[in-house]
Amino acid sequence: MTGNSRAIGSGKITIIQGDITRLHADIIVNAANSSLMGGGGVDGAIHRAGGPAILEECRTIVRRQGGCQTGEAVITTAGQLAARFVIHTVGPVWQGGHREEARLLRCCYENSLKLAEAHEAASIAFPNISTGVYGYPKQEAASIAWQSAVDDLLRGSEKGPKEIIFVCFDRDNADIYEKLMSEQLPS
Ligand code: AR6
Repeated sequence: MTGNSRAIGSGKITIIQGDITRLHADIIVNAANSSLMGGGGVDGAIHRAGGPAILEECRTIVRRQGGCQTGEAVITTAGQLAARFVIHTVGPVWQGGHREEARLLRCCYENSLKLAEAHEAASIAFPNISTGVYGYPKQEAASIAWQSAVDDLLRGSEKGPKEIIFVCFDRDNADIYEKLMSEQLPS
């Protein structure tokens, strides 16, 4: 899969259209639910492609801490995927915009980036969290995702990821991210 990249701060942002389970990155992020027991959409695809080892580790996390709250993130093996780890984060369900959805979505990106830094990952790939079943408006969600990546790379931490990849599955999200890139980081 080829993507479109732009340098920023200490690294780069890449946009790719396709299936995140086929991506080669140190870390792949999953848009999970708080049970961590799998589901549909990208969650289902990651568990199917990664195999049972991922669910096994999710079960251990659930026993230890009882799932994962909205906005939080946990890390597991990537099983058979071509990644070192999967980070599972739980996006907010869109409820009209007055239930702290924006803050919680930003937390998903920030907490995932913090975990990636703690594991010294060079690259991390995000799906468009909350924009499927959870109904978050795509344009608003993309602005939050984009700004979180820009802020992280401008902060330029030594051990943080150098490449942040946005994997867009549907055409609408791909168009939105391409437009953001050409407007915010013209080549
Ligand atoms: N690769 C990349 N992106 C994908 C893929 C894929 N293989 N498949 C879907 N997407 P969703 P949410 C995109 O619904 O809205 C699950 O059941 C999709 O086009 O997967 O955060 C969980 O268990 C969309 O843009 O996640 C939760 O219960 C984006 O991934 C719930 O859905 C997110 O869509 C979470 O809902």
